[in-house]
Amino acid sequence: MARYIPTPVKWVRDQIELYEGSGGTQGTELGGRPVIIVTHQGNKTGAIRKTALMRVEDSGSYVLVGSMGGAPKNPVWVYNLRAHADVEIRDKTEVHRMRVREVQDADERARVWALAVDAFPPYEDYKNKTTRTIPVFIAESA
Ligand code: F42
Repeated sequence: MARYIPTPVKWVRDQIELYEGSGGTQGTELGGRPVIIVTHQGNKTGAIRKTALMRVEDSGSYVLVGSMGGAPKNPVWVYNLRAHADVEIRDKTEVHRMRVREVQDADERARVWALAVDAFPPYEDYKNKTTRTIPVFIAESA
């Protein structure tokens, strides 16, 4: 089995450890809003990677937003998901096996972006902060 390599970013690593270590009963929010943990595979190392993201629900699916605070570059996990679509999503105490697809269609993007901003309003500020198009994925039941 592939080994797990935790993220080098301490505050995110701490949140993931608390979230997973508590079985999804602690560390499940950021700024009072719910967070999910996405377990995926590194596209270069093949290692298991874990990323905390805001919880944006879309009728049983999840919308994953590669905002990274409006930074100029995409977060690295975006390249992992483009290479390996099979993920596991922990939403508090529930764990789901899912497949992701990147949203390409403009109408679908507008629809799920509205859901994302509703769930986490700072996404709109992050969009305005960067010239890149923020990657958006939908994770659906595998
Ligand atoms: N980030 C978001 O983009 N959107 C969110 O909604 C969001 C919410 C959120 C909530 C709570 C929280 O604690 C963090 C939150 N974050 C959110 C931050 C998010 O968890 C990530 O930290 C952030 O998006 C940056 O992702 P990243 O994948 O760029 O992470 C970097 C710091 C990282 O872990 N880098 C690793 C490293 O070792 O430098 C590399 C990890 C990796 O996947 N490597 C690949 C491999 O093969 O293993 C190679 C990938 C390649 O192509 O180079």
